[in-house]
Amino acid sequence: MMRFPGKTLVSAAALLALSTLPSFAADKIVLRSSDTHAADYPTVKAVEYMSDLLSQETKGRISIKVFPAAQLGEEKDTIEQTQFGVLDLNRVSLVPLNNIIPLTQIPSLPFLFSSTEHAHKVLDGPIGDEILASFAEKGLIGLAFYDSGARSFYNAVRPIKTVEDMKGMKIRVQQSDLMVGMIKALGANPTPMPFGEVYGGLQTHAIDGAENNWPSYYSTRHFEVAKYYSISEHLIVPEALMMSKKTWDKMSKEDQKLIREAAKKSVLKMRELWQAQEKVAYDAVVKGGAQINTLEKAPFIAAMSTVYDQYVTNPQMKDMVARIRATK
Ligand code: GTR
Repeated sequence: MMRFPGKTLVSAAALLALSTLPSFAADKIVLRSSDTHAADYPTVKAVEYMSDLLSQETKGRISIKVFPAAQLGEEKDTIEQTQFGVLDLNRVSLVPLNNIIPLTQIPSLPFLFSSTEHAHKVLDGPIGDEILASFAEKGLIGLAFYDSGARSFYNAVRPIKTVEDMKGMKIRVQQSDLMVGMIKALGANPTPMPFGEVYGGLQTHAIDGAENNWPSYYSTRHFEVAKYYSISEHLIVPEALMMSKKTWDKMSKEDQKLIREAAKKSVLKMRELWQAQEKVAYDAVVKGGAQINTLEKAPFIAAMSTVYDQYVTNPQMKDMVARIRATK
């Protein structure tokens, strides 16, 4: 997969996007959306499905153009672009929003959700809405959560079976203080790094490992350079689909409603695509030589629990964690 981590290229692409800002005066609105994943990844397909729905509803008046493969930059940069209104829509993991929007840290806590079903129950309900609503303070409109399976550790050195096996390992994390804390809690060395740099980092041994779900482990071909995948499933953290508040405020109430509805409908499409892709990815990495092991989770749960004290800092957050645990 081609990526463009270089700053110059990224800003050139962003400038290009700027020069083609959607014209709200004209009768057609083409919203620009970013995704770090390649064109065939479920998240990209789901936003394209949303575009089809919008286009059908409005007889072609509103649609979305997705720029995949980090063409417009890595997640941290595109989040800023979305806040500034350079980008209209953005699909990112919830994790790179952690340092900007405090409530996004809650679903990013290790071992909080017991299963995908548990996560769906919480995120489809009032707690999910509360988290999405909190995006608005930061110039973003939270539209929906997408599935992202469970993240587990993988590395190029050895299978991880115990917490001790993590000691001293350099593990890449997404750009979030919470993730840094999580890896430190295991006695490993966290290295925050953009997604597109991980393959090179593993190849050159700048890092020993990373953590992600099956489809990302596969699509990035990280399994080629970090073959030990240890099923820790420490994070069931969703993806977020959001809109720039600047774009949102320019739209009519009716169009805003159409956008919200199409986004919600795309969630179901995403779930279908995701389930299929998890299986495809798993089979492909096994075939590609990944060495997979399961581990006993209890010691990891215990070691990582310290991040709750460190990052769940105010009464609203504490209350939300309690409500999530009480959701059955
Ligand atoms: C993937 C996620 C991406 C990106 C990536 C990462 O699972 O879908 O949006 O956040 O992880 O680790 O950077």
